[in-house]
Amino acid sequence: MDYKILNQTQENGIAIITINRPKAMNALNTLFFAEMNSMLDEIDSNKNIRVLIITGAGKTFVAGADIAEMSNMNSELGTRFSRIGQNVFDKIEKLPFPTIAAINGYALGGGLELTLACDIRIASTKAVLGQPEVNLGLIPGYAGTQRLTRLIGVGDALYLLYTADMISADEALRLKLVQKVTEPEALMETAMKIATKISRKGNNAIKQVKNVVRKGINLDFDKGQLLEAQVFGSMFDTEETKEGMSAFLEKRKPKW
Ligand code: DAK
Repeated sequence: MDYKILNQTQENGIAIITINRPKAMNALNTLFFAEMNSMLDEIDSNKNIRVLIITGAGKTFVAGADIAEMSNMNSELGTRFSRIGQNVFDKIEKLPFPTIAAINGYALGGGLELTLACDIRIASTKAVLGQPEVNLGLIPGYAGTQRLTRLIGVGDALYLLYTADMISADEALRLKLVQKVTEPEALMETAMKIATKISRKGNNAIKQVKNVVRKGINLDFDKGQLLEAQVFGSMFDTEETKEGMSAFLEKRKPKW
């Protein structure tokens, strides 16, 4: 095994996964997906975790799928490799709590697709983002064609996919591909601040925001509104909501 994912579960319910495979700029291979898959199962079943941050070790986030491994694939293996990656990235997207990609350097191809499965993206000024698959005679294989288009719109997504341009953090911010840009030294601190802020809100409320937004995006507007109303209504039976509103009326901080 020539890579490591360090999982440091913090006391405040913030978990950090650091992708660390320096020899190949943290490129994603079959072993990565197997490790990531079981780590996600572990994180998902840990009821103390409120936010997950994913970042890369060193100067790279992830420079894409492992080109050396892909170069030996036939179409059957390629489809399988793509489905394995899609399933792992779906698992990230479906985690019941918020996820933040802290993009410290190159986030290319599968690396950018990994960030797209997260809820929020923060980039260091050193980040470089792109979908360069067409340079290799490929298309994205981990739902990049789908998530990028839904996130930034058809025109900008096709521009990036056609040109394979590697863009700066500021350009990514302009495209709303990332939500914040920070100095490199401040990246993890900023990610932690955002995660901490989220972790102090009502836990069920945060989970339901994700649930309703993520499900609603795939529904028509009326069905999305109906889902919102049902979830909104269900919250009035929870201690969390009662405590949140009582605390406001009693001019104190909620105890949860
Ligand atoms: N895979 C494997 N090794 C990689 C790599 C990658 N994606 N990216 C970099 N490396 C390795 C290099 O080969 C080099 O190894 P050594 O020669 O030292 O052994 C080492 O990392 C350092 O790279 P460089 O010497 O190139 O470093 P530079 O600073 O000069 O350049 C770079 C950094 C990130 C601009 C450059 O390495 C680069 O362009 N890397 C490739 C980026 C890329 O094209 N990534 C997208 C990969 S395509 C699918 C499934 C998935 C996908 C598609 C289809 N199906 C199954 C259908 C997804 C595809 C992709 O992600």
